[in-house]
Order: sequence, then structure tokens, then C-alpha cells
Amino acid sequence: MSRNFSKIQSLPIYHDPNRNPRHDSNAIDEDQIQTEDAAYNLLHEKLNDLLATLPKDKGWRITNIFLHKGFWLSPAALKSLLMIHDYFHPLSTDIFLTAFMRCGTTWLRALMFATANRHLYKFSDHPIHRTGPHGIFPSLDSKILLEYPVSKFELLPSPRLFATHFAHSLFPISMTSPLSTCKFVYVCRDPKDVLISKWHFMCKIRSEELPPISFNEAYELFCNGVSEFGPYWDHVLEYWKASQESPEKILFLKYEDIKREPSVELKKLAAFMGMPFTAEEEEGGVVEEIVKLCSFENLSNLEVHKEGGGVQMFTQLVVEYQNYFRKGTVGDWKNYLTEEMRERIDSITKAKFKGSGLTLGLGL
Ligand code: PAP
Repeated sequence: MSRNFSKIQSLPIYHDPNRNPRHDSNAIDEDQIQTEDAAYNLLHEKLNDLLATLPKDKGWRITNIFLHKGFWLSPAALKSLLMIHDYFHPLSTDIFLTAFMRCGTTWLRALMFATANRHLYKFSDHPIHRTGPHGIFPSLDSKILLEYPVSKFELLPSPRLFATHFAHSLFPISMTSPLSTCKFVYVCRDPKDVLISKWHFMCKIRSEELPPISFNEAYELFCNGVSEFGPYWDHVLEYWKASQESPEKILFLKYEDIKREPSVELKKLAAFMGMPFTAEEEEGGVVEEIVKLCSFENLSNLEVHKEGGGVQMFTQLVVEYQNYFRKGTVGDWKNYLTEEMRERIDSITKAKFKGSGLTLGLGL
């Protein structure tokens, strides 16, 4: 039986606990293919059953998104989540970079990769220059969809680094239990800047079959929590609470803090990853080198991030890397929101985070 690429793209990954996941795809036999195809059909049935029953509302990129266990997901994201539950085996050394959309994943990808691999590469000739952060730091959400039938996850160097947008409570317990030693780095950002950034991004990648999404419509949806991977506030709060309960497992960072004091936050990040900078490295300027390598100015000017440069593959979508860079500033919301709009978002933030000890995006 031959397998064509379009089919592979849309198939989920099947986890058979008795199967050795190290198999190379060339070694898959006919029986195995049939078993995987049967499992694919089952997973798809489950997905379709869920989609038929879940509440739905307007998507920012596609027609509808669906409310699954308190969070809004596209059908592709829901499929990816089901596959993570069925298939993904976290390793004790894994580090997951998690964030709501447009909170700084691209930046953190670069910082984490450069930190973890600082002994391997010269800063003057670094792989990030050629591939950009997306080329070397995979998205768990899309990789699991794209790599059917046999994942190459096990070939990734240790610690494996994965980016993901899913909410904390949606992951399998094998990843989130304080008893498992894999780690999460969470980055959040002022919701007002998130709204502006996400609206710009979604306008660029929105399905051409749909009418454009106006800023006022996006603002209403965002305030009502109807936003892919959101509600934004619930996403942040879950990770915040988990980081308070298990600080050794979850590092909670803020985009604005990294902007203000990148070296301080980078040192925190490296220590959390179990790779603290030595006094010698600090004296030798390694921290500053990494900050410079990963700066908006440096990354956004790389060839791979220009028009016609690299692309990020999703199952039904290809996103040009250049769309991960826009302004990279704090407070761009001031150019878009009326006083009334600011007031509404800030009061939702205050109400949602009340009593949690978390402050974010207020009084900037
Ligand atoms: P994603 O959710 O689509 O993966 P993500 O990388 O999390 O996006 O966030 C993109 C935002 O980070 C953009 O913000 P803006 O729209 O307000 O400009 C992008 O410009 C910004 N960004 C990307 N790289 C950096 C960087 N190195 N330093 C600071 N900000 C950055």
C-alpha cells in the first residue's frame, strides 16, 4: 500500500502501547498500516462526534471555533489535542514553551534554543541566523499532526523543546502532574497588546473565503473570551496558579519584563531550564550575546524572516515566518483602543485576576 503526502498530512498519529515508536517509517508493514488506518478512523469519528456536540462561535481565521473543556479551539487544534492525549509520550527532560497566541513565543523560542545550545554554536554563525527560531524549535501542536504515521520526536536532541498554545488543564496528566519532571515555560503579555497583535496576525492568515474581520468585531470576541486557545484570561490564570503551586515545574514570565530587563529574565530562564550561566560565562558576555541574537531587531532582519523566506507548516495552513514579526513593542494598544475600550479590558483583567496575586497590563 502506498501512502500519499496529502493523506499523511491529514492523518493523526496512532499510539499503540505495544508498538515500538522507534520504528522507521520504511519499516512499517502492511498490518501496521491497517492498524494505524483503523485507529485514524476511530480518532476522526471521535473528533466529529465532539464537533457535533460542542458549543461553537465565530472563529477569527475560520468560520467556527469550538468550546472544549472551557477553551475555544479550531477543529485542527482539537484534533491535535486528541492526538497529544493518545500518542505523545513526555520525557522527564522535556521543556514546553507555552503561551496564549501573540505573547512572545517566537522570542522565547530563540532565547531557549540559544541558551540550551550555547556550547554548540558560535553566536557569529548560529543556526538561528539561517532557519529562524521556528526552524529549530518545533510546535508540538502542528508537529504531531504533520508527522503521521511514525513520529520522529524521539530523534530530537535532549532536552526536547516544544512550543504549544494549549491551556494547562487541556494537557494529559502525564505532562502536568507535579510528579512528572518535564517543565513548562509560560510567557504572557498585556491583553491589550495581545488583542492588537492577534487581530493583525489573524487578518493576514484569515481564510480568503471569509469576509475580513473588523477590529471592533475582534475586540468584542476577545472581551467575551471567544478567541482561539482562549479565553485569554483563563489561559493565563491557569498557568499562573500552576506556577505558584509548582514553581520548579512552571516558570511564569511576562513579555514586558523581558523587554525591560532581558538579561535578568534570561538568567532566570537559564537557571529554570537547569542550565544556569556560570560566573565565567557572565563575565564573558554570553548573556548579552544571547539577548542580542534573539532581539527583535536582529531576528526580524534575518533573510529567513523577509518576504519569500521561511514558512511554518500547519495541516491546512502555511504561515510565512515574516508574520511572526510586526512591531515587537509594549503599549501599541494605545494606537488602537479608545479610553472606553481600555477601561473595559482592564476591568475584565482586574475582575478575573482578583485575589490571584497576578497583575498584568494595568497602569502601563
Ligand atoms: P504566535 O502566537 O503567532 O506564535 P508570538 O511569537 O507569540 O506569535 O508573538 C508575536 C509577537 O511577538 C509580535 O508582537 P506585535 O504584533 O505586537 O509586534 C511580534 O512582533 C513579537 N516578537 C517577535 N519576536 C520578537 C522579539 N525577538 N522580541 C520582541 N518581540 C518579538
